[in-house]
Amino acid sequence: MTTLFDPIQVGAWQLPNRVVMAPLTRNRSPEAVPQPLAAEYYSQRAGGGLLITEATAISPTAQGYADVPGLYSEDQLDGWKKVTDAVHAKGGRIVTQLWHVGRVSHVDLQPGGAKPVAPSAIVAKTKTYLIKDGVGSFAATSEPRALDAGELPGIVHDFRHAARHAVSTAGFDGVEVHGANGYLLDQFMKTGANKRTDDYGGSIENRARLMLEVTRAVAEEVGGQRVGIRLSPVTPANDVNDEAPQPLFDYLMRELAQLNLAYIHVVEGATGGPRELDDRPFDYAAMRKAYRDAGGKGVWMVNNGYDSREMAEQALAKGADLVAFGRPYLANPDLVERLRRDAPLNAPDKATFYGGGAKGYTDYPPLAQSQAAA
Ligand code: 8OZ
Repeated sequence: MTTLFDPIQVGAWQLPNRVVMAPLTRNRSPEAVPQPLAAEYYSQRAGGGLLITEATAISPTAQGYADVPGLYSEDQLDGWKKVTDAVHAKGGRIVTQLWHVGRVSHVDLQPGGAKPVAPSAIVAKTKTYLIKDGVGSFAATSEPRALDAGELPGIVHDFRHAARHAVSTAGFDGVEVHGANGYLLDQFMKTGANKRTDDYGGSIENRARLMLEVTRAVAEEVGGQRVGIRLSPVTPANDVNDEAPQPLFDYLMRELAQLNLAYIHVVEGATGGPRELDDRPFDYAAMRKAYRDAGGKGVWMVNNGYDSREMAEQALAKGADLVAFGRPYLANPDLVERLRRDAPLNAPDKATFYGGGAKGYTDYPPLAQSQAAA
């Protein structure tokens, strides 16, 4: 039986175990610059097989929340270099998640107070997070404007450029394309957010076009073996829905199979919520089969609600290769050791998920300290 602690080759990386730190938004990067505390936070978690950073904006218009980091200025890349150096010094591997929020943004966060960009001018019924005078609050997203087709090569370029600098300047081992959770690429994919009548709307081929152009460009830039992609076929996060997700994702998988990617990362069900949705059934095994049947060799990473060794190893027994842990990893810097020893887990503190400093970020105790305190 495969365990979480069996090593595995994933693209260009040899991972010592199959425990992955899922991307987690933490809103602790003022001016979009990762702080020294981020180096401590990620390096505390370097025992994971692979760490995926919090979603990181590829350009100023890709920003949708206060104090999330970017990859488009020298300061930001310098900040990230300290993070990757700290993780590598502890023997870990770390990729960054390339992010464009699309319509999930607010005029206060956009250059010149402009409208956020989207496939179509449809407001997402969701909230974003602003910080004013040090005080955080949730705010409704602003009305977006529809991107002109002539602007899309610029977006592909921004992803490509961010990928190049992530690897060559900031020292990341690779990148993950954020194709999930109702952000720009997912907005293009899904019928609820994309009402375009050009080559980027309507048919499945057209709706998947931007996702594929971006992923192809990023893979060409840094090598497919340093690239993963995150997808969430049926999540309602950020107000996305699709009329027929199964054939949409079957098509996407057949095309992604050609790109020689390191991994496919799938959020099962509603991100951070129920793993099964009565009104949105989806067959993940069929999605994986579509990828494999088309020759896809990337490893299969699953995510959403995995909170024990037993649950994760059941997924491995059913054909997953890696398991990404979100909240358990947030609250347990030594998650791998705790899972290995079947030790109890620290509970995550929701009040400190977004924004703030060391509290709820770098101060979750490792096992020895938790036991001493008990
Ligand atoms: C939580 C809060 C803000 C953003 C995602 C990047 O869901 C996010 C996110 C999560 O992918």
